[in-house]
Amino acid sequence: MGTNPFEDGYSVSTRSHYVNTTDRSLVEATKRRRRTNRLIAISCIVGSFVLLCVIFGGFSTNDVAGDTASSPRMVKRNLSPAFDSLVKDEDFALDDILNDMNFTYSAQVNANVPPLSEPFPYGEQPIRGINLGGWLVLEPFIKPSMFKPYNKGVEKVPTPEDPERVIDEYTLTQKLGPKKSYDLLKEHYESWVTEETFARVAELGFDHVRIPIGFWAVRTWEGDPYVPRLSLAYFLQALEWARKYGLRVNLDLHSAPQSQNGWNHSGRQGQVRWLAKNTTHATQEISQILEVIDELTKIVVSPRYKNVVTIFGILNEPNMRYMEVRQLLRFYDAAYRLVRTSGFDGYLSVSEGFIGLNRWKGKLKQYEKMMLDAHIYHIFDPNSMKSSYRDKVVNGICNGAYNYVKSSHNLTTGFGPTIVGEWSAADTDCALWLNNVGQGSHWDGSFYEADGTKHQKICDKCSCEYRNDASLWPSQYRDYLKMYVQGQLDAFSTSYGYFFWNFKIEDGSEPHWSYFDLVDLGIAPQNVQQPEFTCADVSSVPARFDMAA
Ligand SMILES: *[C@@H]1O[C@H](CO)[C@@H](O)[C@H](O)[C@H]1NC(C)=O
Ligand SMILES: *[C@@H]1O[C@H](CO)[C@@H](O)[C@H](O)[C@H]1NC(C)=O
Ligand SMILES: *[C@@H]1O[C@H](CO)[C@@H](O)[C@H](O)[C@H]1NC(C)=O
Ligand SMILES: CC(=O)N[C@H]1CO[C@H](CO)[C@@H](O)[C@@H]1O
Repeated sequence: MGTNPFEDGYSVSTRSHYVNTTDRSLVEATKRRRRTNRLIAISCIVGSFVLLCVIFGGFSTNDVAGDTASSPRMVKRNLSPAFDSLVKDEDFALDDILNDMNFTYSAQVNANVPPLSEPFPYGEQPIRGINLGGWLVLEPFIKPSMFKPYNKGVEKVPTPEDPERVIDEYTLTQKLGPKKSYDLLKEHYESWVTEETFARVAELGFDHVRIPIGFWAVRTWEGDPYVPRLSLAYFLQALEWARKYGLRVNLDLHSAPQSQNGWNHSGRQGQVRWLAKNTTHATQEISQILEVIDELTKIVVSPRYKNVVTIFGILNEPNMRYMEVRQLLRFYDAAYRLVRTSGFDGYLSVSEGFIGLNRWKGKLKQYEKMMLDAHIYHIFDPNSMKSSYRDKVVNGICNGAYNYVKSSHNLTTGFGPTIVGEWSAADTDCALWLNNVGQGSHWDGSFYEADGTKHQKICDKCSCEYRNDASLWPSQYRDYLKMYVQGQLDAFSTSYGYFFWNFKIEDGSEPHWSYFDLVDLGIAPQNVQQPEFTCADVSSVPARFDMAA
C-alpha cells in the first residue's frame, strides 16, 4: 500500500493517518465480531409515549444504537416465509428467513435471459437494468412530498446553519424523531415499491434491478438519527419479488456512515466525512462499513438469495476528489477479501469515483469479477446543456458517451468490465429540487449559490415550464428525446450493461427521470430490448435539429 495508484493528480495527502494494521486483521476482526454476535438482539426506539422493539438476529444488544430501553419485550416469532406479513410486522429474524429452503430458481424473466438457476452471460449480453431509487434511501427530488411539509415557501437555499432545514434523510429523521420517522418510512417503504413494480419492470424487458440501500439497513451508530434495520425487511421482500419474476439484483450500498460524498443521496448532505482527506479515523471508518458489508454478505451468499443478488455494489459514488484514495483502496481490498472468503462469487462493483474512467486502466487487476460503475449524466456541467439537440444525440451520446464507455470496457484501452449504473433522459437540470431542496435550476437561471449569487440562465429563452410538463412537448422535442433515450440504451449496451435512473418520480412530475412515464409517453420503448433508434441510425438525425428552448 506504499504508493497511490492514482499518482496523476489524486495523490495521497501528506497528512495521511494510515494505520499500519494488516488488512487481514481488519477482515478477521469483522468476521470475529459476526461470530460472537450470533445472538438474538433487541433494538428499541423510545418515542414520547411509545416503546417500540425490533427483534432480529445478528447483533448483540450493545451493538445497536438507540438501545436505551430498560425492559424490552422479547417476542421471538417463529417466522415462516410469509414475507407479506414480514414487512407488516415489526419483528423479523434474519437467520430464520435465510435458512428457509422453500423456494425455487425456476423463474425466467424473458426468453432472452436464462432462468435464475443458470448464470447470466455477463460480458456476452448486456445487463438491461433499472434503479429502484428513492425507496430505501430517500431523495427529495424523487419524492418531494416527504420534504414539502418542512420546506413551505422555501425560496432560498437552506443554509447549513439553519437547524430547521430538512433536506435529506438525516435531517428528516432528526426533525421527526424515532417514532414518527419509523411510521413515515414504513408507510413509504410499503407503497413506493410493490410487487407491481417488479411485474412492470419485467414486462418492459429488463433483466436486472439495482436497489440502493443505506448502511442503516444493517445498523446505526451513536448520533445517527436514521431508522435502523426497518429497510432491511423491505429489501428482503424485494429479493423475494425479484426471484419470483426472474429478475437479478445489483445490491447497491448507497451510503457509508457519515457520508462518502456529501450529497443528499448519501443520507447526509454537506461534506465528505467518511475517509475524508483529513480523517484521523480511517481504520474505524473502514471497520464500520465492513461490519455493514459483512451482514449484507450473509444475505447474498445464502442459498435463498445467492442466484438473485449477482452484483454487489460495495459503495455508491465515493467522491475520490475529497478522499484519502489510499484508504479507499484499502477498504476495497478488505471488502473484497471479506465477501470472497464468505463465499460470494458474484460480481463486485466499485464506483469510478468522479476521476474519469480512463484513469482506471490497469487498476485493481488483482481482483476477479470486479465491475467499474460509471454514472453518466449530461446535465451537471451547465455547458453540456447548451448544445443543440442534434449535437446532443450525434456527438454527446452516439460518439462521446458511446466511445467513453466502450473504451473503458475494452481491456487494452481501459479497466475492462464497465457498467453504467445510473443514467437518465434529463437534458436539463429542471427537475424540482434536483440540485437541492429550495435551490433552483441552472437552465432557467433560478439557481442560487448559498451566498445568494445567481447564475445566468443557459439561454435567453430557456424555461423550465415545458420541460417538466410532457403535455406541452412539441413533436420535435419528442422526436429528439426518443433518440436521446434510445441512443443511450444502445451506447451503454456496448458495456456490461446499464441501469436507468429512476423507475419513477412522484406524481409523474418529471418524466425525464421516470422510466415508467417515458414508456407511457412513447419516448422509451415498450420493450427495452427493441429500441426504435440506435446509434447506427445517426444519419437519420435531422441536420438542423433544435428549437426555441
Ligand atoms: C412454500 O412456498 C409456497 C409458495 O410460496 C407456498 O405456497 C407453500 O405454502 C410453502 N410451503 C411451506 C411448507 O411453507
Ligand atoms: C475536515 O475538513 C473539513 C473541511 O475541510 C472540516 O469541516 C472538518 O471539520 C475537518 N475534520 C477534521 C476531523 O479535521
Ligand atoms: C479493444 O481495443 C483495441 C485497441 O484499440 C482494438 O484493437 C480492439 O479491437 C478492441 N476490442 C474490442 C472487442 O472492441
Ligand atoms: C446538495 C446535494 O447534495 N444535491 C444533490 C441531491 O441529489 C440530487 C439527485 O441525485 C443531486 O443532483 C444533487 O446534486
